[in-house]
Amino acid sequence: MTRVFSGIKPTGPVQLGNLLGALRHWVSDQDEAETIFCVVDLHALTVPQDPTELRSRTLELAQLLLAIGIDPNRSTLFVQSHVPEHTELSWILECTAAFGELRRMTQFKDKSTDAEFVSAGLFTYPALMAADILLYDTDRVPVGDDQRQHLELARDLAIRFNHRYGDTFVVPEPSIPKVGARVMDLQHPTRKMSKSDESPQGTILVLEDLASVAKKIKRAVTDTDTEVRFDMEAKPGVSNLLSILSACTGEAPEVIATRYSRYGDLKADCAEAVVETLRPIQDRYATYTADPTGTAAILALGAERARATATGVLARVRQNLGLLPAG
Ligand code: AQP
Repeated sequence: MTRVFSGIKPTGPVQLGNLLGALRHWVSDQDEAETIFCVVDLHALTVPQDPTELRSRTLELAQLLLAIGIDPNRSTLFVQSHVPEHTELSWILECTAAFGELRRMTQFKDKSTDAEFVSAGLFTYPALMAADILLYDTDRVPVGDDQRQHLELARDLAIRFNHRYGDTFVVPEPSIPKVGARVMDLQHPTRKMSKSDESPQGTILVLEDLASVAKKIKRAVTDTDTEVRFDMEAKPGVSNLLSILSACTGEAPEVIATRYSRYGDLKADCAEAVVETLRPIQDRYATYTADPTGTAAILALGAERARATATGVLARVRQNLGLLPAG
């Protein structure tokens, strides 16, 4: 059976892009693959975090994943720092990656430009992400478009390691959706929506008040033209709304565009589709937050299951690398 792995950082409240670009596909992947999902809390440390907030965000993110439809009976759901094999493999992959290839990562450039403090971890983060994936003999990784370059690096590292030390890692394939892979900020439609960006009017949160969601979509930046057409280059604001509506309804954005002659009607339908996508998630979320002990038990079992696989893969890595066995 195909094995699917993916993760999400507890760096802020989950936004619509996370949902449409990745999390919804995690849910549907459960029907056809062996699925492993992780709250990657160590990745959050690449930028400064408040300890109390990090702890509660990690738990709440796990609860949101359950509310979205991750089923602990079908998926392994765990917290990255509960499985220490991730950091050991990360070091080994940092030693497999070239400095120059990490320096080419565009996300590092974006996040380090103008930052007050740039951690070394922000630079080496793609090696940790590669470790997360390779530790589970992963075949397929469902992610949004912004992770494409990191996925390519994970593949390159697996191939390089296998070439140097013999067959060790499964080389993973990215799985990037046709629509919703890059949901853009509603106020700045040429930059992607992000959970840690300061753009409250441009970002839709999955747990946001639904009236506020509708209001933000109705106030989304479009253009001075009036034609509803899907063209990301020439009409980024309108195309973003078409993409969001498309991701919610399953209909191609180009086809949706033919039905509208006014931006206001497109915005109204887009708002309604998003609200109806979020409503059942918000309803279910309340039931999980009411039971933090139950969530902790799910995560403990998930970590135990994840570790059973991770230790086996890491033993293979250590053996092939020539590390002396202990004892
Ligand atoms: N705007 C987006 N459109 C589509 N997919 C997106 N993803 C993120 N933003 C969009 C996908 O969501 C998954 C989880 O993301 P992550 O938490 O691992 O980190 P990220 O990609 O850096 O997401 P954010 O929201 O932008 O977080 P911050 O602000 O902390 O950096 C990934 O599969 C990602 O592709």
